[in-house]
Amino acid sequence: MGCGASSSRSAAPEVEPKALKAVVPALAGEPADAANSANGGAVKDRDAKPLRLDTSKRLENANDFAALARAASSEAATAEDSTPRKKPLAKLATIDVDQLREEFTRCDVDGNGTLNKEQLTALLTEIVGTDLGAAIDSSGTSVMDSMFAALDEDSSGEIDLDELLAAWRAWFGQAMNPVRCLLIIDVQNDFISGTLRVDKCPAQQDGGAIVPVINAMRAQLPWDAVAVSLDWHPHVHCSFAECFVEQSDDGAAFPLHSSQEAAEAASPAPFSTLTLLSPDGESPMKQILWPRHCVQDTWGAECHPDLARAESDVIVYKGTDARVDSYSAFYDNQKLNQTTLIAELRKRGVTHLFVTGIALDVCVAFSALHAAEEGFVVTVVHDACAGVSEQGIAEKFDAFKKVGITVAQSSELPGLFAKSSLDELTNAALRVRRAKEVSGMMQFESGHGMPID
Ligand code: VGL
Ligand code: ZN
Repeated sequence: MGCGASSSRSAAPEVEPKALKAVVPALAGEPADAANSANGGAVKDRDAKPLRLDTSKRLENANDFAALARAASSEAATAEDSTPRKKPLAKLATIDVDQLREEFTRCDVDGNGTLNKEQLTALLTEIVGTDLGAAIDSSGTSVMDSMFAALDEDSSGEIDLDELLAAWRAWFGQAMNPVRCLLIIDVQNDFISGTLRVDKCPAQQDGGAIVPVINAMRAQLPWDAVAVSLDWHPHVHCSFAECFVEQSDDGAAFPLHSSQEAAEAASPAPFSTLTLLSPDGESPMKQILWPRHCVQDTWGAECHPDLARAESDVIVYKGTDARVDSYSAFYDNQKLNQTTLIAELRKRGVTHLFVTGIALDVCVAFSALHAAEEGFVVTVVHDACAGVSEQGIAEKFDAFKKVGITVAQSSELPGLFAKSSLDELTNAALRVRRAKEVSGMMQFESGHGMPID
């Protein structure tokens, strides 16, 4: 098929219009509603891909996360203490009230039904996986002082089981369980061995090499959710250089902005940039022209065959609107529409996102920045990403630094998992403790006009 009008099955509708601005249909003859919904609606079953559940494949390049987790959780252990830890790191995300009860009984060594500070320290050290005896938080306060003060509801100097369980329900359980999502961006054939393979781009990074790294992360760390994005373009798309070649009728489908020289737009080279007219009908829209890639329902748009998948994965289709590109898995480049991703993450209570995939300086970077904008705690996993250009990567890393996005190696993840739980717990305990102190003082100050003291 030539580059005719976009085919009727082009829209893999998955998003709700964000509708901040009126969307003007740019495709001649297309009714406004069709244009608005071109990138909207629910993911249909026909889009479901065959699943690969074998996560044991091709782990040879990958980290041994179990060993790393053990190392991370026994950082404080002495050289003589070679006893393997009873609880692997994975327990951090799954500890529940029953385990907490069990630990309480185990740590109540004198059997008096309450825990003193030493016994509480043993309990928390066990469930956090880090020796808390001498731990101090970022404000210089002893973590155990804060924990004890926060848990000792009746100020008896001892913690009983009711106090521990009540705190677990109120703040302690939540702090111990950050909800972590692995986000896998565009690990698709075209970006690895097809028309837009990153190993032929300036940075010459091998997209295939990240697959075993992602699979190992997925198999060996306790994820609460996994989301997979797919670049999913109609055959005619405003990001395809092929659609602008002279004599093709497709270029006409994507009007140029008035600032764009028409001559430059005739047969533009792949990887050059044009200024198109945004679907809003007024704004300039810079667009890099890529070789045609990731066309819906073609081999190039399929995930790499070795990428581990599961039925429960959140699947996000992006770039489905012919008129506007979508680097981010959250929003299109003009923020006219959003994908289903935010809603799916909110539904699952996700707090922390770990971003992997292709291309580091394009779709991974824009997804990470939008994730930070949405309030998630974001980590980009460097060795689980492949990028287009060194310069682009350096620029994006600067941006990550500015907005507080962490760049980590996959080998650091077990440590980061342990740290995020501990940070949350420490902060929550400090808040509760301080709030108790402050509200206690407020009682005396609340009688206006009464003498204090
Ligand atoms: C991407 C260029 C064009 C990506 C998608 O996934 O990074 N790059 N479309
Ligand atoms: Zn694309």
